[in-house]
Amino acid sequence: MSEAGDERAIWAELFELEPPPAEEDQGTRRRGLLGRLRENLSRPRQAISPQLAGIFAPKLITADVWDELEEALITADCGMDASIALVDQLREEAGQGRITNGSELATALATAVGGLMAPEPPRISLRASPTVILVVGVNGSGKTTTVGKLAHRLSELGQKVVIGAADTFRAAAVDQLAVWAERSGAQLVRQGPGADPGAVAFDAVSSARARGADVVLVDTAGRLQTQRNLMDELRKVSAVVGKADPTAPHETLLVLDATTGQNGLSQARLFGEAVPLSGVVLTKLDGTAKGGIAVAINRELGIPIKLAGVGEKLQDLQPFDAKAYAQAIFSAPE
Ligand SMILES: Nc1nc2c(ncn2[C@@H]2O[C@H](COP(=O)(O)OP(=O)(O)O)[C@@H](O)[C@H]2O)c(=O)[nH]1
Ligand SMILES: [Mg+2]
Repeated sequence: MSEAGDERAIWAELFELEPPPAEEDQGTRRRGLLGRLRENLSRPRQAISPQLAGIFAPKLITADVWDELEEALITADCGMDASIALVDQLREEAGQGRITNGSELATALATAVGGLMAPEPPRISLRASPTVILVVGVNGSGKTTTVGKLAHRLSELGQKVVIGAADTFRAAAVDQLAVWAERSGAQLVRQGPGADPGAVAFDAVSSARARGADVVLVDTAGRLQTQRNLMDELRKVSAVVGKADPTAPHETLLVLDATTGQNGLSQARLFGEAVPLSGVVLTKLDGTAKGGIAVAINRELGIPIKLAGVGEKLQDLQPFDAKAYAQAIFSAPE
C-alpha cells in the first residue's frame, strides 16, 4: 500500500470510520507508523540517547544503574512521579531475574513506558452529527495549525468539515485559518475582528447542521497574559456550543507545546479547571530534546494524549501511539 493510503487507514481507525479500500494487514501498518515516528522523533531520540546509551550498553547491570536511569528519565521531562514509578517497576523485574543486561533494560523500559501511558490506542468518535471539537490552549501552542491539519485528514476520509474561527482577537489568525480551510476544502465560518467568540462558535455549529456537515472544528484564542479573561471566554464558548447542541462539545482538545516542558503541566491544570478536557494534542515533538513530557502529562493529568504534532506541514500530525512512541524514544539505539 502507498504511504498515503497507509496514513489514511491509521486516521480512519482514530475516527472509528470505515477504513479506506485496499486494506492490508494491521501488522504492516503498525510497523509503518513506528518507522515514521522514529524518523519524526529522531531529534529527541538522539538527544536522549547519549545519556541512556551508557545505561543501555550491553553489559551486566550494576546497582548504580537505577539512580542513573531515574536521573536520565527526569532530565528527559518524564516527571518525578512517573520516573520513580518506572524505576521501581524495572528494579523489581530485575530482582526477579528478568532484566540482567543493558539491552534487556532498554526493552523493558520501552514496554513499561508504553504500558504506563495508554494500553488502548486513542479514539475521537464522530458518532454525533455534527461532531463538535473544541480546540483550546495558550498562544502559539499550535491550535490553528492543528485545526488545519485535522481538517485535512478528515476531508481526506470524506468527512464534510466546518471550521469556526472563534479566535477573533487577531485578524491575522482568521486569515491563517482561511488558508488552512481552503487547502482542505473545509467551510470557514467567520465574523469580523473583535466579534464574540461564542457567537462564531454557535454560528459554526448551526451552519454545519444546516449543511449536513459531519465535523465542526472550533479554533479558539489563547492569550496567556489575560489568563482569567481567556478562561471565562472559553467557558462561555463551550456553553454556547452546548446551546446549539446539548451534547456538544463532543471533544475538547488541549493543545500543548512539547518544548515548554513541565510548564505544559500547569497550563493543562488551568485549562482543565475552566472546561472539561477530553484529550491532549502534543505539538512540536520534533523540536524538543525532552520527549518525556508525554509521559508526565499522561501520568499526572490522567488525560489521554490523542494526537502528536511532529512538524509544520499539513501531514505532520499523527494519532498518538504510546507503544510506538515509547519504542522510538526509550529503546536502545541500534
Ligand atoms: N515544528 C513544529 N511547529 C509547529 C507544530 N505545530 C505548530 N507549529 C508552529 O507553531 C507556530 C504557532 O502555531 P499556531 O497554530 O499559529 O498556534 P496557535 O497560536 O495556538 O494557534 C507556527 O509557526 C506553527 O507552524 C509542530 O508540531 N511542530
Ligand atoms: Mg491560532
